[in-house]
Amino acid sequence: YEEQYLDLMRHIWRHGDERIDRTGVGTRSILGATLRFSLADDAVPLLTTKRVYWKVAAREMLWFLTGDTNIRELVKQNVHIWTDWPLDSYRKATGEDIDRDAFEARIIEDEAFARQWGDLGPVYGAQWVNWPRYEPAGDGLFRRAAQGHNQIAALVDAIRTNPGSRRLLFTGWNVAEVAQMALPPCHMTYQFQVSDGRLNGLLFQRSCDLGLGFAFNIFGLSMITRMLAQQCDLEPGEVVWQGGDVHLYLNHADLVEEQISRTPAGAPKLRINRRPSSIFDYGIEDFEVQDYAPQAHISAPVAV
Ligand code: THF
Repeated sequence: YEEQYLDLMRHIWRHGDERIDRTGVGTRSILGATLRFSLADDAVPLLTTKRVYWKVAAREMLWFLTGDTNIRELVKQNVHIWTDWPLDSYRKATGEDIDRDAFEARIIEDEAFARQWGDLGPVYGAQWVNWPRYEPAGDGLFRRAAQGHNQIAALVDAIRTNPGSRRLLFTGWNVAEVAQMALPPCHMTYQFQVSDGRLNGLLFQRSCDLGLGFAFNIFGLSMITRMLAQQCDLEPGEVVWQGGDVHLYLNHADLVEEQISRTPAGAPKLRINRRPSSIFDYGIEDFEVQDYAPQAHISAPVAV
């Protein structure tokens, strides 16, 4: 599988079209790519050609499932991957040249500050577990209902009661709310399939930072597929990752050259140590990765 990833990286680096993207950094990109990986026997698609901080990705996935959209809980857990967007809007709005550490410190110390500046808008978690629902308010008017749709709870229910369904999916792409989001969802639609007692999971990702975000996104897909399988008494099947605009940032040249020169080795496993009573009751301590001996981490800047 990792060879599929490295081949895609090589292909885009050599043949991708050079384009100026939203961030102004510039990318080489293609449209459309598919990677597949079997989760049988607890196998997990963690890259071995560089260290991937899987616990950061796991904490992010658990945070999505709480419905939270404020970076405060992430920052408290030492997860910094969402800080740059609120930081950027804070700097633009105030003109203050605050550094990242100081901004994160304020987010943790000052709850009102976090409420004002730490929210990403109605991103992933908000749509996954609380997609807005409206109810009649008389005179043909509608008001937002106190409780929205919980797509995740409905999905668990549907997998259990209607495993033959071809509608086992959830999505973060709420057209009416995209404009209010700090960043519209990249990993936007997850679909599942029950086949022969196994649960397969597919992710459609409209935009993929292949050098940085991909490793997190495919881990997240695998993790949620494993959690759903466990909750629905199914065996883990296969994960299928589909990218829309798949790109390499031009300032990731060192990462790309280094990584494509390395050879994958080993077969990491993801263990879930407990069977929580619902999909919403997992904690970071329930997950363990074994047989993971990757090559050195390669750092690269994130385009904001
Ligand atoms: N924007 C861009 N340009 N790339 C992305 O991957 C990305 N995301 C999310 C939203 N916008 C994005 C944010 N997710 C890292 C990982 C995931 C991110 C953002 C940043 C990152 O910097 N990873 C480093 C270090 C991790 C750490 O130190 O904890 C790494 O080497 O993996 C894709 O969903």
